[in-house]
Amino acid sequence: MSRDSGDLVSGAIRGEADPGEAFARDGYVLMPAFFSADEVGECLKNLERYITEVVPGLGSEEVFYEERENPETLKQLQSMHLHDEWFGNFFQGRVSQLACQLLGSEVIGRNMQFFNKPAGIGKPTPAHQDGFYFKLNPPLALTMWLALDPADEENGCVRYVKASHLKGMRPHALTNTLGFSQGVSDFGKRDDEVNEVTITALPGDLLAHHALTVHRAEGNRSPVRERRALGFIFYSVDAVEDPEGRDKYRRQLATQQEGKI
Ligand SMILES: O=C(O)CCC(=O)C(=O)O
Repeated sequence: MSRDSGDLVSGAIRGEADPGEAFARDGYVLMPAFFSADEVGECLKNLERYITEVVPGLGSEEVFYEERENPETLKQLQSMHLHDEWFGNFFQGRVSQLACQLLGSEVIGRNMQFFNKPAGIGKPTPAHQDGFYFKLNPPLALTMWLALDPADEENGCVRYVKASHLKGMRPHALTNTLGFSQGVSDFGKRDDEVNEVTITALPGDLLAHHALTVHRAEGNRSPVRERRALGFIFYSVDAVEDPEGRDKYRRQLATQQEGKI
């Protein structure tokens, strides 16, 4: 499978001794084949077990579907590390070490998620900055995204606005997208258009982006291919949560999600 602009990115990273440099400059970094095919196979096996055995016991705030009544349309899982030993250990492993390296500090693992775009119906991910959800000061945090399927333009690969993490927090407004309730309200400016990079990924490739990096994904237009990924959120120990901002956001979210999940 070929990569588009991701090719350049991955080529650059392969040649770089320090992914932290690209992360600091661009606000994201792609590490091709960070996990082997065997490790991705283990992830998929455990994901299947988690969906069969753990998900039925979880509350609706941790399991989101594209269509509420249809389990085939699972789109997002939250806090997997808290509900399962295997995923808890995975979260503390190599991804955590890398998070320390990229943020240049000790880190706290805050969330491990499953992001799916079911074939044909997976909705777009609105442009957003994760830091808007995190409510941190300073916004020292990152998200990693591990491809479990080939991800490309057709099935909704991730797109980053290069170096947007250097330009501050953008205004956000409520969206109608479950799981991504806030989106950059002025997205689509010339700067976004010029600097957006499409990152195609293969299973085992790991992306990491800064909490201020603007990113989004299209919906899944493939009639047959899912687009599964795992997400890992780490906060630097130097980041402080703003409890007022967080509570206000949670109240907003609860209102928005009422009757929808
Ligand atoms: O999987 C996606 O479509 C987007 C994931 C995302 O927004 C994130 O990892 O922060």
